[in-house]
Amino acid sequence: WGGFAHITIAYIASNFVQPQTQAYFQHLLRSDDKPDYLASVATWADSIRYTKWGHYTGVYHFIDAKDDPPSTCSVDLARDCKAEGCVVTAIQNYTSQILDPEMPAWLRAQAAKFVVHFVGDIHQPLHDEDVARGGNGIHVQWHGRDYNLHHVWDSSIAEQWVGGVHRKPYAEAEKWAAELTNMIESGKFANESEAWLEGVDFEDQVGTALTWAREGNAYVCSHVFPEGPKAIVGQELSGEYYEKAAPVIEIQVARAGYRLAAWLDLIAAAAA
Ligand code: DCM
Ligand code: DCM
Ligand code: DCM
Ligand code: ZN
Ligand code: ZN
Repeated sequence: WGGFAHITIAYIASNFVQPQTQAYFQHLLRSDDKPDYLASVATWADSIRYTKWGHYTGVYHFIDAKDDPPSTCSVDLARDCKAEGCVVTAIQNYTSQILDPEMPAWLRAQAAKFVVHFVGDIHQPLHDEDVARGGNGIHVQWHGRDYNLHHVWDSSIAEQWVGGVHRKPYAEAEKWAAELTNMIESGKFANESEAWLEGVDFEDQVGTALTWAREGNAYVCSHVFPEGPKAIVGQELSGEYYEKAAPVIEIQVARAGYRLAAWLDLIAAAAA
C-alpha cells in the first residue's frame, strides 16, 4: 500500500485496541500519551527499504504467489515464500522479536513498526501475487496518464475513493479510518467483522498470515485480472475498473486495521 492506506489501517487499529495494548505500544514506541503512536510509524518500513542497510527487508513486504490468474489463484508457502523470507514469515518473525526479552528495546520497537506495516501490506491483493512483480511491470492508464498497475492498487484507487489526499495524508487517513471504524462497529461490516478474526491463532502465526494472504490473493483472480494479465495492459482504469476495485480496497483496509488491532492485543497480552 501507499502511505495513505497504511496510515488509515494504523488509525483503525488504534480505534480497536484494548487500553492496555495502547499503553504497551505507546511505551515501546516512546510515544506515551500520543494518539498517533501507530499512524506515525505505519510507513517507516517503506522509508528504510531503499536504504543500503534496509535493503534486505524489501522481500518482507509481499509473497510472490506463482499461480495462474484469472483461472487459478492460490498461495503455497513452500512454493511462494523466498528463502530470504516473505510477508507471511516476516509477520511471525517480527512478532516474536517484539516479545523477545533478550532484545534491546529499540530493536523491539523496530519490530513493532514492521508488524504494523506488514499486516497492512499482506491485505493488498497484488502483494500476494507474482505476475509481473505484483503488477509493477504492467503498464496502465489512470486519467490518461501512465502508471503501473501495482501503484494504482497501492494508492490511486483509495485516494480517488476519498476525493484526494495531501502529501502527508494524516488528516484524510484519520477521517477515513473513523468512517471505516463506524462501518465495522455498527455499519455495513458489523455483521461480518467478528468472522474476520476467525483463523487468527497466535499459536499458529504463519497459518494465520497465510489465511490473510490467500484471501487477498483470491481478489487477484476476481478483481485485479478478471480477464487475465494481458487484457489489462494499457487500459484506462479510473472508470468501470475503479468502480469494481474500490469496494475491494475498502474492505481490505478495514480488515487489515481490525485484524492489526486483534494481533497487537495478542502481543500485549503475551507480554503481560
Ligand atoms: N506526521 C505528520 N502528522 C502526524 C504524525 C506524523 O505529518 N499527525 C509526519 C511527521 C514525520 C512522520 O510523519 O515526518 C513520522 O512522524 P514521527 O517522526 O513524529 O513519528
Ligand atoms: N524513526 C525511528 N528511528 C529512526 C528513524 C525514524 O524510530 N532512526 C521513527 C520516527 C518516526 C518514524 O520512524 O516515528 C518515521 O520516521 P521519519 O520521521 O524519519 O519519517
Ligand atoms: N512488490 C510486490 N511484489 C513484488 C515486488 C514488489 O508486491 N514481487 C511491491 C513492493 C512495493 C512496490 O511493489 O510496494 C514497488 O516495489 P519495488 O520498489 O521493489 O519495485
Ligand atoms: Zn505495494
Ligand atoms: Zn510495504
